[in-house]
Amino acid sequence: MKMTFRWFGEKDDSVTLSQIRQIPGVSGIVGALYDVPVGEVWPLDEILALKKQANDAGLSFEVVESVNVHEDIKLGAPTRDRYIENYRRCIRNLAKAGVKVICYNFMPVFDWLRSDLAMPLPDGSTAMAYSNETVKKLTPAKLAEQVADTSNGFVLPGWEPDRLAELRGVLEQYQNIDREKLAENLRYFLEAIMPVCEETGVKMAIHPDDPPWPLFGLPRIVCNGEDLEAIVDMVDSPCNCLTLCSGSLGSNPENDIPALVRRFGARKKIAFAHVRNVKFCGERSFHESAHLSSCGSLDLYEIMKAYYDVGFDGYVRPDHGRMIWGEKARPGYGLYDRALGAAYLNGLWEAICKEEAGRR
Ligand code: DNO
Repeated sequence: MKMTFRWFGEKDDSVTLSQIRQIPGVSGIVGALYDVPVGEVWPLDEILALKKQANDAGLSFEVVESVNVHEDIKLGAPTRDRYIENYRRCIRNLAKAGVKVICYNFMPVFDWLRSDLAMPLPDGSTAMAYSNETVKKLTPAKLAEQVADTSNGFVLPGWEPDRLAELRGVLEQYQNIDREKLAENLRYFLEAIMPVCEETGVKMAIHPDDPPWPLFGLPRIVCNGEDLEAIVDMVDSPCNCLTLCSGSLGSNPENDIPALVRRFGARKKIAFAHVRNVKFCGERSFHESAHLSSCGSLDLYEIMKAYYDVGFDGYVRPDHGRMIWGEKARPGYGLYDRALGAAYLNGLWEAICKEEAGRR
């Protein structure tokens, strides 16, 4: 397992590469180019510059999160082929810089969604939360506004202003897109890019829908084990893989995360593991918590044990953290709680490895 840490770049992150370098066991960053509009090709020189920054700080750069998929591809619009061709060129450029895994998602319009970016917890920290009751009362536009107002001045990944500017128009375009059509458009996209992935050795790792249920009437197709199975079977390729995000899938108590890790890990379909905890608060409601099992509803020991048992040797990262110790950062992506998360996951991993070695 290779422990990584998401970094938003020099201009856009309160966390520095030298801080990341000092987190025990973290060997690489998960990065992206944030200035390139969705659908355009990432320039090789800019990718190489990001890689150099990471390498100069003693960190690798082998995972990208995300190369976002243009809405026209998800909609199956006539213009999609141009964007798919750009995506293929982007994969080639990333491969030239040594990138091995690209995380992406296929969520219509919105990426991940929360109703509260700073819900106070009893210990004085704050965490991101989702309440179905609150979301039901909001319009998409109102929610987007609320996110922009409460994100400590940072642009949240997936909530970039250019994506949200044309919200109403895009929502209308989705009126004729149901689950089947969306899945068909994903298949079309995967069929077109897999040959390039196989040629370059880059794995595409789809991120689950977060939260894993339909929102504002928009279809969702990456919500549970059945969905994941349909996707990996959609195009048979070693490069058609998953980002198994425990917190996204895990916010539906019906998703058994250790079982999903075993099911898809055994098939070598997990290229990237996002490991974090959530606490259920009621029907379709949860808040994020510290990574420790006892702080949330998921058993992180069982999750890491499942990764061990399937011989997982891919990339892992701690995921959203709470805001603690007075830190001001992009919600979910401060330094402190994610660093605690990485240390905890490394601790679980060491204990599991030693215990298993002792058994043999
Ligand atoms: C949120 C992230 C997502 C994720 C994308 C992948 O913090 O987990 O924004 O990066 O869905 O495309």
